[in-house]
Amino acid sequence: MFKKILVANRGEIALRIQRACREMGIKAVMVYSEADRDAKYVKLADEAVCIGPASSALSYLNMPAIISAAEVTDAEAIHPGYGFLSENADFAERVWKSGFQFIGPTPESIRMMGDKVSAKQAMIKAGVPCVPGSEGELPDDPVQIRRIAKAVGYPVIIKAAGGGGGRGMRVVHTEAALINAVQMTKAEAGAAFNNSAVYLEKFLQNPRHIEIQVLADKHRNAVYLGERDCSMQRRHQKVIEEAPAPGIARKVIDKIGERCAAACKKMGYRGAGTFEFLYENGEFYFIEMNTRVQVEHPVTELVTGIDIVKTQIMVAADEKLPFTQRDIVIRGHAIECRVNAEDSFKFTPSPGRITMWHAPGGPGVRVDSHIYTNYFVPPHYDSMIGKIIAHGDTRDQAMARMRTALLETVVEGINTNIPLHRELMMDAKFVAGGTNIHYLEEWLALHKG
Ligand code: MV4
Repeated sequence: MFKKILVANRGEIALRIQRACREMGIKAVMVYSEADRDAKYVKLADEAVCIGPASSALSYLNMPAIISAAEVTDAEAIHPGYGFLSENADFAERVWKSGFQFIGPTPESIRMMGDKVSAKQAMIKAGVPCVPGSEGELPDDPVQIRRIAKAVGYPVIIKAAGGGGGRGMRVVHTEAALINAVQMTKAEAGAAFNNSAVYLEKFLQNPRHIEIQVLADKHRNAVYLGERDCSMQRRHQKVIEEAPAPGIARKVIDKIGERCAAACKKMGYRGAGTFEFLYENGEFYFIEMNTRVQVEHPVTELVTGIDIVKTQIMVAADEKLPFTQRDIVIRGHAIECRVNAEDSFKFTPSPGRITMWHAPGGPGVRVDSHIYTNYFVPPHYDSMIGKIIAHGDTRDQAMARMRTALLETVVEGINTNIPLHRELMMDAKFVAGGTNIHYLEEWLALHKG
């Protein structure tokens, strides 16, 4: 096992990875920007290295600075967390070539999944169901494009191969609008991703966003850890996630989960991964695969009892998965509320000094956050300052615990979205379960518009 790992991230996930290292008897080197000097995980660190100024481009995205920090501290591996360089195949490659382990999949896997056309082709080959659409990149010939769209049936969606997470997409409702939409999407994709390739899919109007968590080792073992429902989102930012997904039978999840695990084995995938699906009328349709640990991993940890970050580290050290699919049982229900430093209902960022922080607690309540009383939330990064996660034997119990946790939580000095979470936990339709990806935005328009 590694003796020392460098954590190439910030915020709550940096602290989460540091905790996993401590539990495993591994030293954690924390890197930080000038804006994150006073971060809790820097104060708690075995070692810490400043890698540059506040701007992410010059610090958390600065590959030479991060690799140099690993060299001077004698770290053996680099954990990229989420965001920043976590899904950058070139970074993973430079980490390997510099003689370190990258705690994540191979550069080849990251590259394949980063290109949404090659990802989808790999899934089709591996037997994972995909949204019907163009098989691969759209051709240039307008006649062929029209033929493909007609066969798929309108409405269709044009997506950039280099996009993902909601970037570089356009919905098309009629043949009259098709060719122009393809040309516009290609031009934007070329400028934004340096890759003008686009593909076409049937546009699903009211899906839920269900994702399958997987873990795999280099010895071709792979398991799925059930699903998460991430449908409660606004502008492609998840707000609430839960596991399991309300109203979807376990045998239906097992069927798609087995496909995902089999695909990992077939692709020689290693590390943690997430298969993102749209779920509509009882069917799953693959859209993208994430090759990193995700923000919402705690809900899966709570219902499976498996530590995803520890397992990432174990498999990066070439160890075998310490469990098989038969060992994985879903117990109870977990819900996560992302806490953002922003105006509760207008969503404008609200950085600044936290004058008071009281974390919630009690049975089944987990708080993943790096904040503390007198912590200054820097304005340079994502507004998420932590996550409150509640677990219970049933969804009702998890929600009751979440309501209590949200009432106990005190954040003063800045605005947060906790008031939004308190209202959503009382909303009849959310409480009933199974809302689709449009629900939160419709709710906001209706109640706060
Ligand atoms: C779709 C879709 C409907 N039909 N693809 C948005 C983010 C990216 N991961 C894929 N996205 C979508 N792809 C087809 N064929 C609707 C969305 C979508 C969405 C998906 C998941 C979560 C939130 C979303 C919000 C708007 C649109």
